[in-house]
Amino acid sequence: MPDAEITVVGNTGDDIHLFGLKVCPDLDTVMYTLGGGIHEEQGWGREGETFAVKEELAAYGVGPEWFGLGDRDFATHIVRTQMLGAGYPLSAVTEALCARWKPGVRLLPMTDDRVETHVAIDVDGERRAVHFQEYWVKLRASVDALAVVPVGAEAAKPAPGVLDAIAGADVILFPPSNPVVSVGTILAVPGIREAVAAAPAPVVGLSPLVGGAPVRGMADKVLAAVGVESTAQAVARHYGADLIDGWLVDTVDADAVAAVEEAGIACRAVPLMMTDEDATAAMARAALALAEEVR
Ligand code: FO1
Ligand code: CA
Repeated sequence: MPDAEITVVGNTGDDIHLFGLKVCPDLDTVMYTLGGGIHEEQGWGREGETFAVKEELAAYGVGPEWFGLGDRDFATHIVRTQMLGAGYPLSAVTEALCARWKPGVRLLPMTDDRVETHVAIDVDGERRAVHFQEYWVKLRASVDALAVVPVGAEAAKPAPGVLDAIAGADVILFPPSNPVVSVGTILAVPGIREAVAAAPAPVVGLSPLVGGAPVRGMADKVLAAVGVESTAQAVARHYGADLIDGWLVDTVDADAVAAVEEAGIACRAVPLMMTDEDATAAMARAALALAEEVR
C-alpha cells in the first residue's frame, strides 16, 4: 500500500551500551531493512560490512568480542550517541537517522526512556541476570530463561507520537515477532497495552510460530519463561481477546484455528513464511483482509 501512512513502534529493550555507544538493534534492523541497507541473509547489520574497528578493539583486548559490530554500523551508533549526548531524545535521533535511510514508514522507539531487557538464568546453581543480548547472542539461548524482565519499563513513558498513532490508526498489526522480548516489551511500557486495547481500530497479529517452532530466533525459550506453550494458538491466547481481534496462523497450523476462535479471536490460516518480498506482501494483505472482516 504505497499511499498508506505507516507508523512502526520499535522495541528498545534489546538496546545495549557498548564501547560508550548506544546500540539500538531493533530500530536499526527496521531502518536498514526498509531503507535498503540490511545484510539480507543475516537479518541484522549492514550489507557489505567490514570489521576493522572490531579487530582493532580486540587487539587492545577490549570486548565484548561476541557482539558483531561492523564498521558501517558503528557510524550509526556514533551519530546516535553524539545526538543523545547533545540532549536530543531517542525519538528525534531515530528520525534524524531515518532522514538518510528513508524507510518509508515513521519509525518511533516505544519510549525515549532507558529500558533494558534482562534474562534470569541459572549459573552453577545461582540465579543471575544477564543482558538480553548476552543471553541471545553470547549464550545462543542455550540455557533456560527463568524470567524475562524489561528493566525500567514500569517507569518509562511512551515516546511522543506512540499513543496518538495507536489511537488514530485505521488498522493495528502485531508483526510475527517475538511475543515476549519484542512485542511483550513494547506492551510493558505503561499506557501502550491500554492504548491498543482501547483503540477503535481492529488489531490483527501474525503468528511468529509455525508448526510449533519459531521461524527465526529462539522464541520457545523465552515463551517457556512466561509459561506459554510454543504453539500458534498459545501465543494468540497469551495476547488474548482483550488485545487482539484477529490472528493469522500458517497453513501447517490450520488445526489451531478452532482453538483460537474459541478464545474469541478471529483466525485464518495462510502461508506465513517470509521467503521473499511477494510472500511477505501477501501476508500483509491477508492481515489487512482479516482486519476488514473483524472491523
Ligand atoms: N545478532 C547475533 O546473533 N550476533 C551478533 O553478533 C549481532 C550483532 C548485532 C549488531 C547490531 C545489531 O543491530 C544487531 C545485532 N544482532 C546480532 C542482532 C540482535 O541480537 C537482535 O537484537 C536480535 O537478533 C533480536 O532482535
Ligand atoms: Ca480493541
